[in-house]
Amino acid sequence: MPHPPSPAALSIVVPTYNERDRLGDLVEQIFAGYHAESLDGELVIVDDNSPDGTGALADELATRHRITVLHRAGKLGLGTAVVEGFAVASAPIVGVIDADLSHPPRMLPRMLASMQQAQADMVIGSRYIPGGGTKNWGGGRLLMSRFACLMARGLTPVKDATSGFFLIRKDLAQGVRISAGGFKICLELLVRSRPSGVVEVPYVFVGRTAGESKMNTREALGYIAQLRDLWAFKRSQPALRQRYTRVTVDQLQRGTLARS
Ligand SMILES: Nc1nc2c(ncn2[C@@H]2O[C@H](COP(=O)(O)OP(=O)(O)OP(=O)(O)O)[C@@H](O)[C@H]2O)c(=O)[nH]1
Ligand SMILES: [Mg+2]
Repeated sequence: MPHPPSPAALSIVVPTYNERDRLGDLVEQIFAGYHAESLDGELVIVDDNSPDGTGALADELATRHRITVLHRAGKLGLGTAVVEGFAVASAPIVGVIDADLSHPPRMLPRMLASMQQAQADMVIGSRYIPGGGTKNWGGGRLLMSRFACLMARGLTPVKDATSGFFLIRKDLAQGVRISAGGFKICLELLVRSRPSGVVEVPYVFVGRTAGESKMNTREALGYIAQLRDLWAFKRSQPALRQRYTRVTVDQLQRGTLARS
């Protein structure tokens, strides 16, 4: 694949496993958003040899857009897919979005602008601040997600610390060794990369199924172990003075924000 000469301004990683039906739409929406804002953005698609042929579709999309495709041998998990995607990203700011259109692709340029205006190191798309929400989720799933975020209180001021939709400075993300499984990678980065400023922006998560939580006992125990390790890490570090900025829907749409 020919390499573009200059680094991109934003690199978004899309981890995929059996996303053939949605990936084309996602890619078109992301690049439409980039073009509308004259943003020189790229995508990194990390496919784990999806049985439905997502990898071949990604290769085809890469002939038309600024996309790098990583093919891995089998389903190796979301956390490592994100880390490998960050490693090949060319931009100084990297991010993650789900392939199934649960996260609004057109919001990416505004997230970047919010991060830049606040001079922050990280911006998190949030379901749990005013203006954010979830659609198509059963009560059990919402409860589990909210509880997981509640358990992260004290580690970070971010209300949706388990978000799968965020941007971060690439150098900070790469300086961090993500712990086993990297179960909740956003939380891992919020704590271990010690961002001096974080921004939280609201969005509505659209679930693809009305299903219950996929959190099983193994994942729940993994999350508890992750929280324990992160508390130990936090205690071992000097206190961090961190700026936290919460953006309203109105500020996001107008492209302005006030510090809080
Ligand atoms: N490369 C890779 N991608 C994965 C893996 N597991 C999940 N993904 C992708 O990660 C993103 C989030 O996974 P989802 O399955 O949508 O997780 P979810 O949103 O919690 O659950 P759903 O309700 O099923 O949508 C999607 O883009 C998936 O295709 C994996 O093992 N490897
Ligand atoms: Mg999903």
